[in-house]
Amino acid sequence: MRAAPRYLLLALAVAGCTGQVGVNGVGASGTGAGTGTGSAGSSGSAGAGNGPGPGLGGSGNIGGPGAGGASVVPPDLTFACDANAKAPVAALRRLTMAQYRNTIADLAAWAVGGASAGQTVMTEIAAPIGALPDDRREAVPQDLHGSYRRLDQSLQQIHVEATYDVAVALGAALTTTARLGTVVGACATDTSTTNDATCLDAFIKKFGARALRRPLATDEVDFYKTAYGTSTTPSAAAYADLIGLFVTAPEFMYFVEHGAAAVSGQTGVYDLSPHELASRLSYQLWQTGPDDALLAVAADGTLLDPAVYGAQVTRLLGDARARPALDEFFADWTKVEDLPAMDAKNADVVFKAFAGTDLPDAKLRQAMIDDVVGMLDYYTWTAPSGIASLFNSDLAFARDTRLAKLYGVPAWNGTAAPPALPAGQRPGLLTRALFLSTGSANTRPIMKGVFLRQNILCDTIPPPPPGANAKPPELGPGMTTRESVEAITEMAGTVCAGCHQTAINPLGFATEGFDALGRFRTSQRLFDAAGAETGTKPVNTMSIPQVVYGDSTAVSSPSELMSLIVASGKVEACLSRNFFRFTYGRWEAAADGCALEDARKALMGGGSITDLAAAAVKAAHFKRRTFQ
Ligand SMILES: [Ca+2]
Repeated sequence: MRAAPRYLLLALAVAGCTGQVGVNGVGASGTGAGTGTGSAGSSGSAGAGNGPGPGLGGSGNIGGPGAGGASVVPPDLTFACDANAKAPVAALRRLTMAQYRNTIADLAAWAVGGASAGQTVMTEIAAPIGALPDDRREAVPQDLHGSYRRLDQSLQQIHVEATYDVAVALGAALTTTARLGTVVGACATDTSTTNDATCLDAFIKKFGARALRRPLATDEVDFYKTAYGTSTTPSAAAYADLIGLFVTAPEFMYFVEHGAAAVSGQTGVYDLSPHELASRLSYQLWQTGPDDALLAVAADGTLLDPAVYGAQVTRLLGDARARPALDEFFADWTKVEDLPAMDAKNADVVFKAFAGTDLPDAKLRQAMIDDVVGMLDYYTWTAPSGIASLFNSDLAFARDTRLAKLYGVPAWNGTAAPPALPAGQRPGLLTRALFLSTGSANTRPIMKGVFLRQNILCDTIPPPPPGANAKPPELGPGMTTRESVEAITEMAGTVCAGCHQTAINPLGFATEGFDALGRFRTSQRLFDAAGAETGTKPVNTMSIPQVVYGDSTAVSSPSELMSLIVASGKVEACLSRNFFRFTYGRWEAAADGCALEDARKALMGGGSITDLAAAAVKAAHFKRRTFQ
């Protein structure tokens, strides 16, 4: 049974926010005078459950076009774990292109007997490798703007052609006259012909087991022998064909899992075999196939022993390969790809006047991305810490001098202690330039609010109604960004106000003390269309963010907002959900409660992202598969 505190459930209807609502407030339809519904639960959350109190003007049924009564749904803060709940049927997943590339590179290095020689092979096949399409953050109904690259299961002509070309090139590169003896064995290059049959047999078993990440069955060995052809002497071309065949095999390209022992009490659910588990673990933590040590404990079956498994988890997480794997999670979770180019408007007179001596160069965008991923790395690997440290940190991680200047600190060299920011001014992850910058002269409080609501708190916001204006609001003359956004989206009685006034805008307003380049500010400079400064107005960072719906606590600074966010317990639950999506390549379902709860608990009380990563792979869920 769920032990979650329950929150006021606001039925915030957003319907027919037509985008007609202008600064002058014309064109809105609907009454907006309804009452918020829902009941206070065991937590006794502060705030009113009823009525049009501040920020709570939700309505069950506002009129207007397309009225739908959609709700902002608060998430579960703990997850109900029913050990007998059957996880959804697992789809056949392919390796991501990043995983595929890594696997090819590792296989090449293993075959030629060293990382350096393997790198030479990769250089030789750089052209087809470079033609592989990038993984895309897959758009899903729950996240139309793109979720995780690991959810990208598209298989298009370009995938087929590029992986075929890689296979042909790898086969050729590994069977050159200089390499054949190393890759296949001396038996393939010596003058003896009596060892050639066993030479082929041994190669198929050894190379095949590495490529397919498990030993080959007898009929598979026979199949590959047939594929080699009728040549009775070692043929480089035939060995090249075999290599190409192995790396285009479904067992190479996909996570092919048959399961081993049936899980009692759950029809259709099977424990993975040791080799299947080794692959899952390795691709999860390293983005590549299992190494010798992991294959060894798969081969003798001891990987199924929790102590041996735990030691492998620790070993893999302690290896440098675990970093880029988690970096992919960090980048997708924080949606770094959505950051626009910072220098696109350098010729615009208003932007030029706004940026002043900080006019961005083309590298600033990547510096902002590296800043955030680097900060997450720091609190994951260098100084493993929990959510509270990550969200309150006064340390700066900008290694780029231009970005560091925007923060008013020296650049970090990446190894010494990171420079300290003015205490309390820029607390934690969410005040870094990546989350504040827009590539224009104006901040976008709505976008900031939506990001926090959806990706940090995991509240579900209904999509804006058809016709809602997707463009950032134009600033009214003499108005701050906040004033303009309020005028456009919070007009009393409009259908927009329900969501914007309570769920979205306040979260964005709390960081209006930073401008659109991420610089700290206490006032907003206003410009006319010719880029002339027409005045300044103080920024207002007071808001009632409702981190937990129904909580009427006001904040006046990012520090206070971060305190509410950390105290809410929502980040741990949300991060658990997000890590689940990254891990399993799908959205979580009700039956996934045990895995979600294991991961959430790992973060509670100061657990770090490495604790989360370890908990995720130790969950019973991770070691099983549900079949049709
Ligand atoms: Ca021979």
